[in-house]
Amino acid sequence: MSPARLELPSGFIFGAGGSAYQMEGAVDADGRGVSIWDRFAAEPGRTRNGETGTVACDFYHRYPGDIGLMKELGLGAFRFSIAWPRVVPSGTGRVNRAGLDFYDRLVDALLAAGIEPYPVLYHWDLPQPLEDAGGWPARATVDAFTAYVEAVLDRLGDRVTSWTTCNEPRVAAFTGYQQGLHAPGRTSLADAMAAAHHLLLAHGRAAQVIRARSPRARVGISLDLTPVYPASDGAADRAAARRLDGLVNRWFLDPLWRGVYPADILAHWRSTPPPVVGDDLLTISRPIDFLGVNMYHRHVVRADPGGGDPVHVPQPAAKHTEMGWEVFPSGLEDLLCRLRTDYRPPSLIVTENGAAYEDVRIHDGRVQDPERRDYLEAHLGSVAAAIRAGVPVDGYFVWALLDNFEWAHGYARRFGIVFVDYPTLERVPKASYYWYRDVIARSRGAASGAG
Ligand code: IFM
Repeated sequence: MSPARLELPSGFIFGAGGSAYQMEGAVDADGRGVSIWDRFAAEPGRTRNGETGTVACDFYHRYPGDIGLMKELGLGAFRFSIAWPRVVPSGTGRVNRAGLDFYDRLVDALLAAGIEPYPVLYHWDLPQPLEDAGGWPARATVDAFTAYVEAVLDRLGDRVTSWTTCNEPRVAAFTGYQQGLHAPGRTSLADAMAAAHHLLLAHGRAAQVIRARSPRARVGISLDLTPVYPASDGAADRAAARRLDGLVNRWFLDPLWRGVYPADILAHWRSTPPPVVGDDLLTISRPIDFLGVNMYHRHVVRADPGGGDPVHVPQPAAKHTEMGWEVFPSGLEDLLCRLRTDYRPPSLIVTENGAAYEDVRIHDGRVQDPERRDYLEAHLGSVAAAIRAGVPVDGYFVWALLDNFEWAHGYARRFGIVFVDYPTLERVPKASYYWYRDVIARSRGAASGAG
């Protein structure tokens, strides 16, 4: 498919992103407090080779050069997260002006470059003192988050016009509190259920703060949504797919858009219900302006004859990324169309999509990454198809601008369209970066009648 055929509407937002702990480094700079990821990554065996985000891409100091790369790319928007421990180092109480100064400079530099800032208020770096006091399973963490959001809005609310409250609450809750593979490394379903509910409530409270302090700003949340397909047309496999869809997708979509948890999954998890109090679900389901969709792959499942959990069916003939995730671009179109049909959000934005491959620099220093380019092109094509089908998709953010710290995988998974040479921190735009630059330029040219 040639870039010209992507045919995205004028005004479509071409973005890229990253998150605080994954790219900033500078963990001791300017009064930043300790987060659960600092603590977790420092524990033996938690991450590949004990790698941590202590230096990461050093975006904290190198952001001016990185904004230069964004400008050259023609990027319309940059998605980054704000580190709560930089702003409120102890989780509650004193606000750290120097921490906010960094985001103030970053927002101004993006705006000066003509790039819209898309900050995310929570991308998994809970201040450690709050984890020590109970973490996300404790309701008080929601109050602490609300106070942190007020401090951020008071500082940046005059310039930021698009806010994402929370990134992937499912991963934060279940990978962090049930599977123990992410910080804080707990392994309790009850904790994960409480954490998930409180993250949704934190979203609702943050949205209220944003509405009150910055009434013209757009508010959304980013969910990791994975389309689920049955391995066959049989009733049992279709029921298994419905079950997994409930566990990973509807558990978050239904409270946000319908104000209820899905009844079939509530029944499944009846011994560990979410700790709903009073009008929590009203707070969670207040209207928002966009739903952020983070999509990377799909699930194919069949029923377990013994009545257990849905069984994943591998697709050995398909292509897979270095994460082991199947490349299934039409799943993005299916997902976007399904979201429109089932939930009718006013706007959808693909806030994350991308692929990890084992990139190497060739003899002349360039990085050729044809698989990533193909992946991005096919998924962007899927977005264009969904738009043609009438789905209101307003933007697409590549994950990620820079190679960065991929959580428990450390630096072994490269998602960037810009290669980071970790020993020197040199940035090398990959072939996919130049491809994306051309897509953006052609789209703009077409919109202005030049293409
Ligand atoms: O790197 C992560 C990101 O932090 C959240 N979404 C998925 C990405 C790739 O695993």
